[in-house]
Amino acid sequence: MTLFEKIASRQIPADIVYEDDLVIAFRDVGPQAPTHVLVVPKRAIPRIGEAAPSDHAVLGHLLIKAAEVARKLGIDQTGYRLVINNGPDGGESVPHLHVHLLGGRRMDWPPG
Ligand code: DGP
Repeated sequence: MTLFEKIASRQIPADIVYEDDLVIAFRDVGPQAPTHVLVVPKRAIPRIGEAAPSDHAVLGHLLIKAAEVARKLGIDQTGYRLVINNGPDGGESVPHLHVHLLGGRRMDWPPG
């Protein structure tokens, strides 16, 4: 089981802000912004580079729900950033695909 599968199955505690049959969203343990949530497909895909055409629907759902969580947490009007890290240079540390939802402060560009 991946770390995030353990969170989804309640083997590891997390501050869960949204859940449905396909995805779960919970606050990042090391927040990089006042609001920092991870939106995760329950069925593990290691990283976006390994997603298959059959993952089309769940990937669309993931982004729709990330925007919905942003609205729910009240950062949709001020703005937010969605990030997917892929592989070593991308900064990936957990090999279970997830979207970072970051908001509550002004983001820099280009990212570090
Ligand atoms: P990434 O580096 O893109 O693979 O992001 C992984 C994120 O997962 C990182 O921001 C920290 C977060 N994280 C790691 N372990 C845990 C945990 O046990 N609980 C929670 N809530 N977040 C975690």
